[in-house]
This record gives sequence, structure tokens and C-alpha cells, in this order.
Amino acid sequence: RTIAYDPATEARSLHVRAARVLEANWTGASTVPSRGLYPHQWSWDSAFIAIGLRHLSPLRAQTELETLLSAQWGDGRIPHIVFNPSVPLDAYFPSPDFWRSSTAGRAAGAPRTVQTSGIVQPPVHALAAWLVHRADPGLSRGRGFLARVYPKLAAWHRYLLHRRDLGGGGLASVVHPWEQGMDNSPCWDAPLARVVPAPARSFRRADLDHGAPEDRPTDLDYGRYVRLAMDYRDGGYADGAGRFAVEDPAFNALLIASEHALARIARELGATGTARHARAERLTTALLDRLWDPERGMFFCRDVRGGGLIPERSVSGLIPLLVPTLPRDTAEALVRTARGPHFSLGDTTRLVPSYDLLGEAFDPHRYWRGPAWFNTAWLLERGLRTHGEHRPADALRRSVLELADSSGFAEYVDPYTGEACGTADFSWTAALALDLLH
Ligand code: 9YW
Repeated sequence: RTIAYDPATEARSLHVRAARVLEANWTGASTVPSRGLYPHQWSWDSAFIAIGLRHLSPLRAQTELETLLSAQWGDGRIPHIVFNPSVPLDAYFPSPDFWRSSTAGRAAGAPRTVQTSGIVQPPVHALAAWLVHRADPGLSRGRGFLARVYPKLAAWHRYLLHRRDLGGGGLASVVHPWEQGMDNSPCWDAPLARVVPAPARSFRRADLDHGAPEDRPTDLDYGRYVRLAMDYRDGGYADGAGRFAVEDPAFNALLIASEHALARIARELGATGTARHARAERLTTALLDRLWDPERGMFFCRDVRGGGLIPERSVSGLIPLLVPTLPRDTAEALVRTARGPHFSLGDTTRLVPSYDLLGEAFDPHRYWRGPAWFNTAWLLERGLRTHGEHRPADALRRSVLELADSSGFAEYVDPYTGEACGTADFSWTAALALDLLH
């Protein structure tokens, strides 16, 4: 007996399985990225998760963002992790006793009751809040969702635009590789080399209980992450003094996209939004001035402490395709670069790699040094559509759905074979697949 292939049935079943992953990872007020490896709430994960969750339960999607925002610091920063007090301390490193937010972060206005980390992650939140609102405007208005989150999102952007303009050129800097979200990207190798690693015996890597060591960052990387975070903490989480400061294209492109979303939110609340669009334009000009390389046709990170662009091609340098008012020739060059030999979009790879296929540091399995991730694919898909590139966007959408399905919602995959890497049943993979199904 032959069973005819029915795409509609396939889609329904993918939808059901993605929904199950999000259900299993829901804790009552927010969603963990993964039950084993990441048992707390992560900042940009929650934004991506809310974008998918809005198709299942707009109320849960709103709650996801509101839970995160309730841990915001007085200076406006949204911490990269909000710790779940019922999870044992040794389940994840660095744990609350490392960050000591409620004491060390006192001057920066860390909350007293909830424990958080002291660094941030990319600002996807205003974009997520807008998309969540649009999924059910009636519910959103009834609950006053946007009116409650707007001042918090505005304070968050204010923090990034003022306290984090460490290069003085109008862009936000990250002060730790974890802040940009692509932990061990080869972009950080040069600026990290200036950091003296903390001794390996001074901390215990809980991540190795769950992930294969050859897929994860090395001990030397971890020593440097720990040193940077410790120094930041010991300085009371004040910005400006650290040895690591980098202007990253994806981080700033997300800030621009979120600033445009905040303008729409302001309009929905009865303001004009004009000042916000204007700010997004100023950021776009700064992004082009400071991070665009016309010869290589993509954006690069700027090492604020070392001076100059970091000559490593990362998927981060393609993500500014999200910016709606990018000049036409810049957008076209980005699409060419994405389809060219370094990223091979729609050609020899199954999903866009996190790093240059021809780069010296390329490794198809090691975390952000080559593997393909679903959140970056989702951002690129959105960027392609923003610039009318529907054909490559359709193809990318299909790859995301196929690989999310075949990999069991893997954290990341080998960009050539699509083989699953990292943890399975990863929340943003399920959430973003769900979003692309709609
Ligand atoms: C870690 C939770 C986080 C993501 C990051 C990713 C990883 C934490 O997991 O960092 O222990 O390595 O790099 O982007 O938010 O999913």
C-alpha cells in the first residue's frame, strides 16, 4: 500500500510537535530554552519564543515577555538570564552566586527579589512585543499589554543607546561575547586574546554534563568568559571600563528593527512615533558608516578597544538585511554575499552557516564557529522578504521547516548535512518553525 505524500498533513504534524516542545518547556510564567542544558529564562530566547508562542496562545506570549521585563534593572538593562529559584545552583554555570546581581548590581538598580545575570542579549524584544500584539490586538488592548511594556522597552533602548555607546559613534557595544548571543564566534578571538583567562579549576562547567565537548566552546574560551564577567561584576556592572567592547552588526540591526517596532507601538498608543523612526534612521547611518565593508559586501564587527574592523565573516554581518531602509545597492550586495562561496545560501549548504565556510576557524560542529542556527535563518528569511527577495526567502523557509522537523528541533545543525547538534527539543527552533508555518 502506498501512502501519498501530503504536505498539509506534514505541516499539521510539525505544528503539533513544535507545540508540544513549547508546552513541555513552559514553566508557568516563561519558557526554558531547553530542559537539560538551559533551565532558566534567557532574554533573546524569550523574544524568539514569544514570536512562535503567539500562534498557540497570545496570552502566554505576552506573559513570556512580561516575565522577562519584570526582572529589568533600574538602569534599563534587560538581563540575559533570569534565574529560576527552584533549579539547583549547580544545574547551570555561571549561577546566581556568581553574578550576585542583587548585591553587586545594587548601584545599577538590579532587582532585589529575583536573581539575574548582569550582562544583556540582543534587543529582539520590541520587535517581539509588536508581533505578539498583532496576533491578537483585542486581547492585547484589553490587557493594556503595549501600554505596560512600552516604557520598559523604551528604557531598555535608552540604556543601550546611552550607556553602551562605548565607541562614541552612535552604535551600541557588547561587553561580553555572551551578550551578542553567538558565544564562541571567531569574531571574538582577537578581542578575547587580550583577556587573561580565569584558571580552569576556579569554576565548574555544567554545560559539559549535557553537551558533547567537541560541540561546545573550549575551556580556554570559558576561562576568558569567566574573567570578563567577574571583572564586570566586581566593577558594580558599570559600563565603560572593560577590556572587551565590540560593535556587532546583528546586535545593532536588531536594535534598529526594534526601534522601528517601538515607533509602531507608540503610534498604537496614540503618539506619532516620528522621533523613534528618526532615531532608527540615525542608527542605520551609523551602522553603514562604521560596520559596512563595500569591498567584501557585508558588515563586520568593530573592535572598539583594538580599533578597526575584525576581518572575520560571520552570519551576524548578513543580518542587517533586516533593516528596512538599507540602501538598495547595500541590500543587493548582502544577498550576493549570502549566496556566494562564504555562506552558500541555497547552494551547497542546507542552512546558512554561522561562520564563513572558507574561514580558517570554520568547524561544522563547534557551536557558533560554523553550525547553522534557526534564529539566524529566521532573521535572514525576514530580511530577504523585507527587500522583496521572495524566492530565496521561500527556499530558506522550506529548509528551516524541513530541518527543524528532521533534527527533532535541534539547537543547531551541521550546515552541510543538516545533522542535529547540541540539545534536542530546543525552544526557539520549535517557536520559529511554528512562526514560519503561519
Ligand atoms: C551557553 C540559551 C543560550 C542562547 C545563546 C547560546 C547559548 C549559553 O544558549 O548560550 O551556556 O552557552 O549561545 O545564544 O541564548 O539558549
